[in-house]
Amino acid sequence: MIITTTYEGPDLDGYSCAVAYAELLRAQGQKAQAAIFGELQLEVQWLLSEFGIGRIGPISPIGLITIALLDTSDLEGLPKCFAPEQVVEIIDHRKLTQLEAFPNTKSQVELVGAAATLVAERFKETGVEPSRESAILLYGGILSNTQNFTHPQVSHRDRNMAAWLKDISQAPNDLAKRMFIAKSDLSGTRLAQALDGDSKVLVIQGKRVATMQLEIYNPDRLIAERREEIESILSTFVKTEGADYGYLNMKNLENETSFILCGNEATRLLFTSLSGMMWDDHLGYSTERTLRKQINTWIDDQLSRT
Ligand SMILES: [Mn+2]
Repeated sequence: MIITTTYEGPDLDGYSCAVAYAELLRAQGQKAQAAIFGELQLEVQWLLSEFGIGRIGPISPIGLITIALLDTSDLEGLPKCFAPEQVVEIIDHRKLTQLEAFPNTKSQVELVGAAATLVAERFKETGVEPSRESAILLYGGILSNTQNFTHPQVSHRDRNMAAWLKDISQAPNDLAKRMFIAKSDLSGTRLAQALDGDSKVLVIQGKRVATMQLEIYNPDRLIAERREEIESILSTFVKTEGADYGYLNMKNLENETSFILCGNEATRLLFTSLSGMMWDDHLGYSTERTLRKQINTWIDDQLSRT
């Protein structure tokens, strides 16, 4: 039995990859099942309820199982109930990987806009048409991770697969817009839920880096209204995780800008040499590096020099 999974508390890309890849493996005659751990991010919850798609949950890992890990490739991304030795396959699209931590895996890591693109290509190459549900999930995953094709890492492969999946799923033309509006609603406790939902800790050059990310419309309005609350959630997260550095990236979905909030003094000092920034205390405004991936790559480069 092979379990397809992704990091705990997945976004739409991770969730859709795990679910659709199990479907593909089954279509190829394998025993496969998806398992999803943690609280689903708001965009996943929205899409499932909007299209009446059943929710996949966790499983208790019993017996001899192997793992296919999707949309992540580091130890922090592996759900806690599994061991790295169980992972036999990784499909991911990020630059900073930790493949050496998984001794038994084969891997496909390509820098396209979404891991969903790589999974969709597997369907297409093997001549298997995804179910309508898997197609709309994968399509949503591509829209989410490429921010409706505005992301710098978007490729023609993402566009090709998105067009194919949109066709199969008959998804509405304004799906991206509706999904982004839904996930930009951070009223009340949804703010803490969203911050917690898209938080992860990475080890970069031996340092623990606690990261949070929001991809929303109108981040400036959110900051004006709830800055203190956001600062408090971030600094608590950085302390709880015992992190050396920590930040929150608030990407504006309407343009290529971002607000970066530092979670402690060390991070503020480190980011002093980050180019293209305007600072107000611990809050920076960026037009150069607007994605968490780009910021982490910069940190990696910076720390490797010291
Ligand atoms: Mn992804």
